[in-house]
Amino acid sequence: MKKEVTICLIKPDAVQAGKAEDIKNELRQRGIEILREEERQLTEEEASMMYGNLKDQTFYPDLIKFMTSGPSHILVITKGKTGQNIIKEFRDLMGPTDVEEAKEKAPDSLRAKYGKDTMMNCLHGSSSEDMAERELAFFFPDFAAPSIEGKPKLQRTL
Ligand code: DAT
Repeated sequence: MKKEVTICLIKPDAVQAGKAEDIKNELRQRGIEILREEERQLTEEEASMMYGNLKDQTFYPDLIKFMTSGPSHILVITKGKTGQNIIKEFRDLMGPTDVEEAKEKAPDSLRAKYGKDTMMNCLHGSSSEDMAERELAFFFPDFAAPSIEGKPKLQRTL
């Protein structure tokens, strides 16, 4: 069985503001493990893969422009032996999309601490198991998810 992993993307606003290491330390302090990481500027294709569901929104062109405006840090993260519901845990840790709402309702969340506004909200986290699989395959096509059991047990033959 595969361990649950998710994609955490530190957006260009936070990288530009020099907050990437602080954010990674916040993850480590909570026992979250960073399995892979890469710093690079997203292409338009990658940004539209992430946000294709929002393409009818008025802010979409600005969102793509922002996401491709400078380097991001793309991380594969997990927790413990099984992944421990990391997709939801990380979404909760990020907090609400709107930074003002995050400050009000989830002051300890990472968006409350490191985000600027609704668009420049410092982090992206995969929204579901399907999206985590898709984003993982897209950003890290050679990534082999670790298994929960570790090494396969020897089969006993009668
Ligand atoms: P989340 O990133 O919390 O999963 P989402 O999927 O609704 O939220 O939106 C994706 C990103 O699009 C979000 O992180 C920032 C941008 N965005 C969403 N709503 C916006 C708005 N009203 N104005 C500007 N940008 C927005």
